Amino acid sequence: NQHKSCVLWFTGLSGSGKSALANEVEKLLYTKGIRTYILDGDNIRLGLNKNLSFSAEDRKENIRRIGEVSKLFVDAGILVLTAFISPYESDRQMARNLFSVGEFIEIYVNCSLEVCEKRDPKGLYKKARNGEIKDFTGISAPYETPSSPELSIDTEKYTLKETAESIIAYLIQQSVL
Ligand code: GGZ
Repeated sequence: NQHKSCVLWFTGLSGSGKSALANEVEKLLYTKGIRTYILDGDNIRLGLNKNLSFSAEDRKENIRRIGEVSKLFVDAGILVLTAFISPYESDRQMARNLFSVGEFIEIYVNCSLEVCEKRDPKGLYKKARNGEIKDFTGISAPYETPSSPELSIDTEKYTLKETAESIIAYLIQQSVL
């Protein structure tokens, strides 16, 4: 395979569709024979990073470790997809700085707080509003909108299939695939 290994760094609010999109893109990459790996809360927050909270300091450490692990996968020739809120611009920049130009593709999964809160698939926004969860992104903790992501994807307007295909098109256009 001639693809360049890289990291697709999905960032956005809880419920914006980061994981769904990463999974859909992975499916399309699989049909092209690309070796991929998804890093998300299920395999990182429950394992390597289970000692970390959602304070600004711990989120920074969360993103630092995810950046370093992503780098190891990229060094191994794998296309990595990460699905974390990564709410701070400085933390995303820190992750970006671990990679060469073109290897770090920041994808802003754009969905309004209103719609994320309406979706509330895990009931977390409700808990955050009740004060049962503190420091919840969008409610009681900040989300800094990416200032210059490689891609911005609107998950309110477009279907999962459409958004995943637009990412594949970008990767082809950039000669990653
Ligand atoms: C934000 C929280 C919080 C708080 C638990 N704030 O929708 P989910 O459930 O599955 O995804 C969210 C996930 C966020 O973890 P990340 O590692 O992506 O965050 S960060 O990049 O900011 O470090 C949510 C759940 O964990 N969750 N408490 N207080 N999300």
